[in-house]
Amino acid sequence: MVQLSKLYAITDRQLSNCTHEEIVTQLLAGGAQWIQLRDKEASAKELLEAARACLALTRAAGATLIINDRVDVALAADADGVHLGQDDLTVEEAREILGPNKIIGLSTHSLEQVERGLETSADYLALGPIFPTTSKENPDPVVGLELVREVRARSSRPLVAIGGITPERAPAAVAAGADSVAVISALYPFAEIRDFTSKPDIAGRVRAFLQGLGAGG
Ligand code: TZP
Ligand code: MG
Repeated sequence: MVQLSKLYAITDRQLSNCTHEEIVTQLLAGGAQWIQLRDKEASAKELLEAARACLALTRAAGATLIINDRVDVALAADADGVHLGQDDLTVEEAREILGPNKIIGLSTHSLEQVERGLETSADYLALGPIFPTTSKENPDPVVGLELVREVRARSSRPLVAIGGITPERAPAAVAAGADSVAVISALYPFAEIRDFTSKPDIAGRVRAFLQGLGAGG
């Protein structure tokens, strides 16, 4: 079974005003061990270049790098795995392409989607949004911590809570049964005040999460 870290940090170029490489450098400096490369705007070529550069960093640090959406990019870059949404290739299609040793994660937004996800070979399920989020276009309805508890009671599949997670809220998500919390905006402190003129202290935010979670990575 895949060993998730308590913090699953997701890159965001727009919210951070940084390149993916700069973000990953800071995430690793703060102690993040699981990172997802997410960029809905990038071309395949741009994403592949970013993936290769970021993988050099994560491998040197012994960290895991997962590519959002793009199975082709994950394969070409030899990334550690891919994270799929409900509208991407299915888990089994991605498994056929990537093979048994790569990590495949699946986003779910309801109990029904979780149940279908549990029938696949997904290495972990992400569930959310747990709290309101502004980082996703057309987010599904908030599912709350109650659904985390329900899913945990039904399955031991590694579970990631996502959506509106802050350092203050993260411990409650873990207490409800999540193995990990996935985070975008709370890692990029200037996002809230929309000050895009300076570089955020991403490493400091990672440390705040890890401290709250009592985790080393
Ligand atoms: N899937 C469900 S909520 C979400 C995704 C990608 C966005 C999470 O971003 P944030 O800023 O941590 O709420
Ligand atoms: Mg997707």
